[in-house]
Amino acid sequence: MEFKTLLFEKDAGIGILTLNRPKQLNAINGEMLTELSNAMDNIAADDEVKVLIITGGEKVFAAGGDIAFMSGADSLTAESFIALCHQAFDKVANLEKPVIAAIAGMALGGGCELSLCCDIRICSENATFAQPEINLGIIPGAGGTQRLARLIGPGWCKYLTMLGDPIDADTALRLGLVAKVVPPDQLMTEAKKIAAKLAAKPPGALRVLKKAINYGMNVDLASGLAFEQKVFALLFSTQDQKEGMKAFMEKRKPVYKGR
Ligand code: CO8
Repeated sequence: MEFKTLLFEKDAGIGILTLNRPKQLNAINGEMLTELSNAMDNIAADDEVKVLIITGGEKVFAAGGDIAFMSGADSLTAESFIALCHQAFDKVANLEKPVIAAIAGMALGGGCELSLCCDIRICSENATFAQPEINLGIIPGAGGTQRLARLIGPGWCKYLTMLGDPIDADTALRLGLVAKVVPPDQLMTEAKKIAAKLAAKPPGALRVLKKAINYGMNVDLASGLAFEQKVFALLFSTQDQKEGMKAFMEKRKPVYKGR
């Protein structure tokens, strides 16, 4: 896959998608969103990619939506820009494979919101997070009032979005915004370690696990529990369930085939 604003590589079942507008601190513009959307389609269809890591490289995750572009936008332009953004970000959130955000440096505005679409977030000790849109006369538009509130609760979400101040990596860990903080030189090693573990899990079970959690966040408890029951039972028609339990009984490691 060749892109202007993204880099993609894959190795041993792990895809790595790197935001690549370094001069603009990976600010997210329309071109990047279109490329992200296309990349997600390709990754969804690529059986060689079992797990995806999204990163911004060593210096910055992303400094948010492209302010140079937005500064000249009217409501109509903003509407189509944010629709494009949601289309691309939803593809990340709904990818039927685990997605890890590996965050170094700043994850601001739309950058932080992109990380919220990932299943697992880890960051380096130098990472900072903010939803600073209020300081620009707007509000978060790419999930910051919704995914963030669901992840860390409405209280902390309001604190972050109303003040717009950055928080450091340890605070992000305390709030549950990230699962792990590591030294900067360990970020990609750790992300790949987690990705390799996930790549060895039964992919069908991972797929419905992600679906059940995502679905449950958007519906009432009874509907979520009903969905969980259904897919739990459904997994007993897979070869991977037979293999997983047979391997346990035989005291050996399971070998999953994704069927
Ligand atoms: N958009 C466009 N360009 C940017 C952005 C941005 N968000 N952030 C930085 N840049 C550019 C700068 O303009 C500068 O360009 P140039 O060299 O041509 O002047 C270059 O990147 C380097 O930036 P700085 O010189 O400012 O670097 P500093 O290290 O001094 O400061 C900061 C870094 C603190 C990150 C500072 O650049 C900053 O405050 N940036 C804006 C952060 C921000 O407010 N982000 C939120 C944007 S709004 C948003 O995300 C909502 C969008 C909702 C839709 C999301 C769609 C994806």
